[in-house]
Amino acid sequence: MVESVTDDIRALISDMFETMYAAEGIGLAAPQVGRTERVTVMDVEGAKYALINPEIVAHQGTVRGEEGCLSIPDIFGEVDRATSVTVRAVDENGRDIEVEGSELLARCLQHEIDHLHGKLFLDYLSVLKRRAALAKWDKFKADYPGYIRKVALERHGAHHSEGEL
Ligand code: K1U
Ligand code: ZN
Repeated sequence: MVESVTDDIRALISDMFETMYAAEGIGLAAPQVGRTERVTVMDVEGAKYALINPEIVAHQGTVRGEEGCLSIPDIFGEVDRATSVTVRAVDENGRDIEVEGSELLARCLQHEIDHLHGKLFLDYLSVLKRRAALAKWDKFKADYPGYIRKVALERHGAHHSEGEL
């Protein structure tokens, strides 16, 4: 749990947005960048969210949809998720907020909150499908030495640097 929203947390959020955009994702959770704080960022259809200590407090329905993950690039699987969710969290200013999401936002919220619990979409696949996905990943992961995916970050105009994901 994040006990208080400090400048360090705000800097983490800012870095996470930068990494998420560089990796062309719509969400990112702190464990994906090697941090243990319960923090996630999302940008779904132009709506930006930075959520601290998010918890799903209500959910409705079930819908199957394809998912990928920035931490296991090029691997996809069909996952059943709640159609809509209500999430309670704390924002960057330390205020309690509630986010209601359906469709892609609901899927993204569930995927990111799962990351904060150490869970990946692979965990929802059948044994056969998970084995197939992991076999595929076995071939791809040579492209990511040390399981680290580097993305190009653009800072201060012309200056380029690398982020690790
Ligand atoms: O946490 C992550 O790995 C990011 C991941 C989150 C995600 C959200 C919803 C469905 C699946 C996965 C992604 O950003 S996947 C890549 C993506 O940009 C995307 C996914 C679905 C629709 C549109 C874009
Ligand atoms: Zn993911």
